Amino acid sequence: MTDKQLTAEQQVQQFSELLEEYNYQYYVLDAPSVPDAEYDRIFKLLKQLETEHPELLSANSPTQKVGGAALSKFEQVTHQLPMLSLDNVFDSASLDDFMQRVIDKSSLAETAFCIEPKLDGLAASIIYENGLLVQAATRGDGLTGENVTENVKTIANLPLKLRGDNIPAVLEVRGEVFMLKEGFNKLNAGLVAAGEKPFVNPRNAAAGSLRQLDSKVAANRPLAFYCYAVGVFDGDLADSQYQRIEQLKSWGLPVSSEVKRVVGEAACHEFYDSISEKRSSLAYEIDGVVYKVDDISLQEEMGFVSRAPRWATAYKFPAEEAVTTVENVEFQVGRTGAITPVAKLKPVFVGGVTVSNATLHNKDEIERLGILIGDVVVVRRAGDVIPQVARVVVEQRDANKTSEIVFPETCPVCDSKVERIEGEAVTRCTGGLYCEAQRKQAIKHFASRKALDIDGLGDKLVDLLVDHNMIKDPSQLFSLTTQQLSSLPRMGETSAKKLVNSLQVSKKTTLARFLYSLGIREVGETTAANLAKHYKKLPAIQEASIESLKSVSDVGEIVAKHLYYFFRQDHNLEVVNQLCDAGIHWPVIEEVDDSELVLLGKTFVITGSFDAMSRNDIKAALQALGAKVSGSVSKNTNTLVAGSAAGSKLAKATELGIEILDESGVLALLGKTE
Ligand code: I6G
Repeated sequence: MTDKQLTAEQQVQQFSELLEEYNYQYYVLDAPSVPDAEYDRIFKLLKQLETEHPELLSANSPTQKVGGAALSKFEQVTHQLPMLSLDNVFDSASLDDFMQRVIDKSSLAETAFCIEPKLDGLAASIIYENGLLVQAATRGDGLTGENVTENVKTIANLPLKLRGDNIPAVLEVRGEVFMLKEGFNKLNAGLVAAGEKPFVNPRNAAAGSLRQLDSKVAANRPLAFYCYAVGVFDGDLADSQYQRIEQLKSWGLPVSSEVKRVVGEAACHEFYDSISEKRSSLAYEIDGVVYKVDDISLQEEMGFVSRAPRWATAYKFPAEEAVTTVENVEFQVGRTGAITPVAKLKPVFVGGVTVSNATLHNKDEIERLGILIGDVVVVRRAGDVIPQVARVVVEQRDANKTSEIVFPETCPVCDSKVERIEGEAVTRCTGGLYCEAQRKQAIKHFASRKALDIDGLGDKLVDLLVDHNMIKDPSQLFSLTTQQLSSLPRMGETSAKKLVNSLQVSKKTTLARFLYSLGIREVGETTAANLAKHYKKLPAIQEASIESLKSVSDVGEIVAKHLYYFFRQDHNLEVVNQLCDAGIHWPVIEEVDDSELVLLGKTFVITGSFDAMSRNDIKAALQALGAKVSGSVSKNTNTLVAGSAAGSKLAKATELGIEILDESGVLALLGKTE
């Protein structure tokens, strides 16, 4: 190495560190220490050096926020921990109920909450390994998202490299990608000036930008990111949600400056009121306030219900409303035969989008609203929820222009009898798979991403296949030929071949997906997964009694009955058999001998570093023996596995008198010693 190169290398390092520090002061501390011109000067110097000495250019250099080569599609990423959703409350009494549930669980009236404004963007997971940004993914369906690393790397306020001490070896941060209001307005002005269509709102603009295949386009979009949680991590983190957010900030990660830790119900309400007042002056759009239990051990104790944590809730701001006219009412038939009245509205702009349909839910709702065709109504839209008719403006009713809504006596699609079971609000078509609407919905559900995931079989194609009488149930999909498919309008031979191939590929699935694909009422992905895990074999589920089904996690009386009666109907059994005969198969789920689960019912916490095995491997090995592995020490912890440099967790475990195992102890427990 020559002297000159050494100097250049030192300079690259010096300039990079300076820019990283300036970025941190500007984006994280919100306290810039140098004028923009000085930042630009150093940036230019670094860029020049990197051009002259390409061997000194690192992928994490502050100059590398410009995007790279365009992709042809996004790869799928499986989240190591599912990205859950949040429960919502819409009034202060429901927030009180949430807080009371927390207080009941903690037995502490003075329970602390970590609270923050809820940004109106889209959730993303970003993984740092040894302090470097290595992967970013969208939330997707919570289990699998899209790999948007190249785009996320261009987000100005997000570091490519973390700073500070005690950074976990692996750190997944979760948060919201959003667009500042100012950046959104400028972007739209530019699009309009260029004769292009502007975005409807900052959220859509952020989503559209994050999903650009060309990261150079994304780099020119004013995206920003705020962290709100930690996903997987390998290292020590604080035992408080608020302190974790502070830790993220200390490592250079951007977090909202509005995050607070408060104690007591009154303070929680005050925060909501003050954020509501501030809302219009904030630089970004928000749609509510998120409340989280601050104590991580209490979070772990409270756990999850279905796909949302019990220890957090979002108190959403009141929905936005607008006035319009009901031009007609149509009746849609869903997958399970439910007939839903839908108000066709004179298009109106509300909550950031143009709305022309609103659900009227069912007959009772029509009566409750007292709504007529031709009425002037108030339409409400809250977040992403389907627009609703909030009320009729009766004072503006014109008797000459209104008419009664007549609920159909037979199915509007197949003319079968409709029935309404006592105690249920829903009216259903009794046609089953004879009803074209139900048939189409059932096949669409069967082919959908979380079910058999049949690539190339979209909703329009299913409509065509049913309209052309080519299929009547999902099992018939598998005997379609390339020739038959290419006879359909707008279907070339290449697409037909591709579809036949993806039908073939989709036959290899899992028992959970297969169960979900059958579209049994109330059986979502989680329930299907629990059933598969519990029974392991399809015949065992088909033959299970209602009582037995009720013993499965997530399955109550109603779901058990839906399952039981589904498998007692000949036409359903026939479809299931035909699907299996068509070659749908899944791997055998291994029987686990309970006597091998020697750590069942025991909770472990792992801290510090280890020589012989990584923390993740120790965790997996303990879990394989039935143990639960938690992230923080509490009175429910049975054993702390402490490697070298164990910190606060070791102190807390000692204080609580919890069993402590060192590296050799845990290796012996796992049978890994010679
Ligand atoms: O703090 C949060 C803000 C927004 C969240 C969150 C969120 O969803 C849009 N979602 C989860 C699951 C959690 N915190 C834990």
